[in-house]
Amino acid sequence: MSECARVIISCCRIALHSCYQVLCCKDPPASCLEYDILCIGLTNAGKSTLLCQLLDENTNKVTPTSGFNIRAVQFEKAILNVKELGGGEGIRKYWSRYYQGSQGVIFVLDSASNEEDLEEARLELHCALQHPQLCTLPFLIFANHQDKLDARSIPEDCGRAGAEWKRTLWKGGNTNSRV
Ligand SMILES: Nc1nc2c(ncn2[C@@H]2O[C@H](COP(=O)(O)OP(=O)(O)O)[C@@H](O)[C@H]2O)c(=O)[nH]1
Ligand SMILES: [Mg+2]
Repeated sequence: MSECARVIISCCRIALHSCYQVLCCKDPPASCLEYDILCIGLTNAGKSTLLCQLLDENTNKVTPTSGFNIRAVQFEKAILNVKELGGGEGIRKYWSRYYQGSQGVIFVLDSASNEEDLEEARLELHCALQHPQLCTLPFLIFANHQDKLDARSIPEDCGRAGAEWKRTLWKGGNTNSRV
């Protein structure tokens, strides 16, 4: 595994752990150690790969997600039940049916994608951030594909879409816990 992949996996662990800590500080019932996390993003953003890496599984075996995919990621004191929703155009309109009960959101982005896909992802992110069932939740935006030469950092360096990304993040809901 490359150094870059190792760094990315470590970042994922830290980010998910931060998600867990935010949830814990929010008002956790003492006995509730499981949290339902939603994982969304366009097809090929790397949602399934991210889950595989968090579970120390072989990412070569990742197959396209049809419908949804639920994986339990165990930490020392909690389990995150991460529900990945398929990111295809035909499936995205049904995403909101699966929002209920979520306690945190991971939005995975292919940060090396073309401007058109980046804009499509921004629109989906915008909808998710505004949704009544998600707008108060901890929200992690995971800028994936950082190993690629043309990867952008979000929102600082995503070309023409940059200002829109900033606006989306700034206006998104009333949560105080964006990552
Ligand atoms: N280079 C690179 N490829 C990635 C990365 N994350 C995922 N992929 C590849 O992108 C493709 C789609 O990944 P997948 O996890 O199925 O995306 P999903 O549709 O969002 O679940 C697969 O071929 C992965 O190996 C990444 O960070 N860097
Ligand atoms: Mg998938």
